[in-house]
Amino acid sequence: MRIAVICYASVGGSGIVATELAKCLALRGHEIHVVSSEQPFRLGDDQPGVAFHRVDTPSYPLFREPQYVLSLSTTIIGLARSIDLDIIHAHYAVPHAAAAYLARQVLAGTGRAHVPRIVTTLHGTDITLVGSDSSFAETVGFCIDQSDGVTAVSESLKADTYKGLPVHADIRVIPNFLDCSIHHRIEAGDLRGRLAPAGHAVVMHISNYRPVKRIPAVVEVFARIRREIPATLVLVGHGPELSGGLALARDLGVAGDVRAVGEQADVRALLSAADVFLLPSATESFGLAALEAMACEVPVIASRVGGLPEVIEHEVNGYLRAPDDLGGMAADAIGLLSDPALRRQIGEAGREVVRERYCSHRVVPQYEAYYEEVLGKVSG
Ligand code: GMT
Repeated sequence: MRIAVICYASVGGSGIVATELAKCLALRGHEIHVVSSEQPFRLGDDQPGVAFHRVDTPSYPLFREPQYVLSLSTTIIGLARSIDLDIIHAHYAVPHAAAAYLARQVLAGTGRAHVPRIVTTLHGTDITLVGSDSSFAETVGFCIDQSDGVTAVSESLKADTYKGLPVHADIRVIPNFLDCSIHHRIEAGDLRGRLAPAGHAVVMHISNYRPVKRIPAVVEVFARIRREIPATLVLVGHGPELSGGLALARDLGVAGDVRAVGEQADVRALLSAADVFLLPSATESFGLAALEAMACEVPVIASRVGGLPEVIEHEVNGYLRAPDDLGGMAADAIGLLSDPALRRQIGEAGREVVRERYCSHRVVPQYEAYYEEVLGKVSG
C-alpha cells in the first residue's frame, strides 16, 4: 500500500507512535510518506522505505496566523497526485482529520479516479482537551466522522470520544506499541552514577511538561519519598511546566536532589538506570511513557485515569492511585525502593505485559488489516 502518515513532529506520544508505525510499515514492504512540519525526531535520516515531506507554511504579511491546515492539505493533494496514495493516516484529529478531509474532497472534486481513503487515529488530548472544547467539538466531530476509518489508542479514549464529541463513526481500538527488539532494559554503564550520588534511589518522570502531566504532583510525591529515603528525581523532557516544578522543588527543600536532563531521543539508557517511574497525570488516554518504562522493567506508579488501567494492573505490574492520592503514590514508591525483590518482580511483570500485548509485531498487523478493511469498503 502507499500510505501517507500525517503527524506532529514535536516530542509527544502521537508523533512517536506515528513515526514508529511508519518505520514498521516500511519494513513490511509498504511505501510510506511521512508528512509533517518538521522531520519527526525519531525518524532519522535515510530510513529505508520512508520518504519525508515537509509542510511549508508560507508567511504573508496580510496574515497574522500561519495557514497550517491549507498548507498540509496542499501537501497531501500534491503527494496523492504524484503517487496514487491509497491511505492518508492522520494522527491526532486536530487539525489533521480536517486537513485530510479537505484534501480528499479536493481530489474527488477535481475528478481524480484514485482517491485515497482516510484513517484517523485519536491519541488523547485531541479529544479530551482540545477537540471537546465546545468551540471546536462540532467541526472536529464532523471531520472525524468523515474519515473512512477511525481508531483510538484505548477503550477509554473511544468512550471519551463518544461522550465529548458528536461522533458516530465505529471506532476501532488499536493500542500503542513499541519495537520490543529495541525497547528493553539495556546496560546503562556509569549513567546511574552520573545521575545520582552513590546510595541514592533514582525516581524518574518523562513527559512534555504540560499541565495535564501534573508536574507539581511529581515533585510533591518525590519530596515525600525523599523524607524517608536518599533519592534523586530525574526529570527527562522539556515543556512549560518544568520551571514551575523546579521552583516547587526549591520551596520543598529538595532542589539539590532534582536533575533536569532535557529532551532525549533515546530514553532506554535513562530508564534502565531508574528504580521507579512517576506518572500522576490528570488524564492519559494510553500512557506511552509508562509503556516505555515497563518495557525497561521500571515499576510505574500512575494515576488511575483514562487508558492507564488498561495497561497497568495495580500491585501486579505497577501501581495505580487516584490522581490526588499523593500520599498513596509516595507510599508505593517507598515500599518499592525499600524492597529490591518486589521492585524486580513488578518490573518483570511490567515487561511481560509489554511483550504479550504491545510489541510492534502484534499491533502493526492490526493497522494493516484495518487499512485493507477500509480500502475494501464501498465508498459513499
Ligand atoms: O499529552 C501528551 O503526552 C502528548 C500526546 C500526543 O498526542 O502527543 O499524548 C497522547 O497520545 C499518546 C500517544 O497515543 C498517549 O500515549 C498519551 O497518553 C496521550 N496523552 C494524554 O492523553 C494526556
